[in-house]
Amino acid sequence: MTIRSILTFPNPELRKIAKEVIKFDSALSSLADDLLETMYEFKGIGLAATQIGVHQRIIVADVSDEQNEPYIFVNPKIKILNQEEKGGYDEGCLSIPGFYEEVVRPLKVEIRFQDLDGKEKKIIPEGLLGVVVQHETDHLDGKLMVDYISSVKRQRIRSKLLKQKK
Ligand code: GNR
Ligand code: NI
Repeated sequence: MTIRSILTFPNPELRKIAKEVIKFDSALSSLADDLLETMYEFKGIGLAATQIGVHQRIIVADVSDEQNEPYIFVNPKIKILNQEEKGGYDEGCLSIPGFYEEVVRPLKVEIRFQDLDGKEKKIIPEGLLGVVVQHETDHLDGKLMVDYISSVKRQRIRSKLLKQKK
C-alpha cells in the first residue's frame, strides 16, 4: 500500500509500450493496490501502470460517485463493436495536469481482460467507464490524450508543463 508518484507529459517514459502480464502473483496484487491507492489519492477516475513508470499491462478505474467501485483490468483488449457510433468527451489526465481536451472515441466497445487470478473476463462498459478504459489502454500503448489534438495545441501544453516543472 504505497502512493506512487505520477509521471507527467512530456516524460519519455510515458511513451513506452507496456508488456503483457504473465505472472499472476502477489507482486501483481500489490501493484494493483498501489495503482488504486494512487488513483484515489490524486482524485482520478482511472490510472495505468505506465503513469507510475511500471511498464506492465494493468489499469484501474473507478467512475462511481462515492469512489467505492474499483475495477482492475489486466491485459485489457478493446474491440470496437460499432465503428460509426462515436462520442466526444472532455478528458483530463493526471499525467497532463490542468488541461482538458475533447477526445472523440467509439461509444460501443467490448473489453476482454484478465483478473488478478488470471481468469479471462469480458465486459461491455456503459458511459464514462468505456471512455476511461480506452484512455487507460492508450497509456499502455504509449499514447496520450494530447495525441488526438492539433500539434500546435500539444506543443503549447508541452511548454507550459515544462515551465511549471522548474
Ligand atoms: O481522472 C481522470 N479523468 C478522466 C476524465 C475523462 C476521461 C478520462 C479520464 S482518466 C483521468 C485519470 C488518468 O489520467 N488516467 O490515465
Ligand atoms: Ni491519463
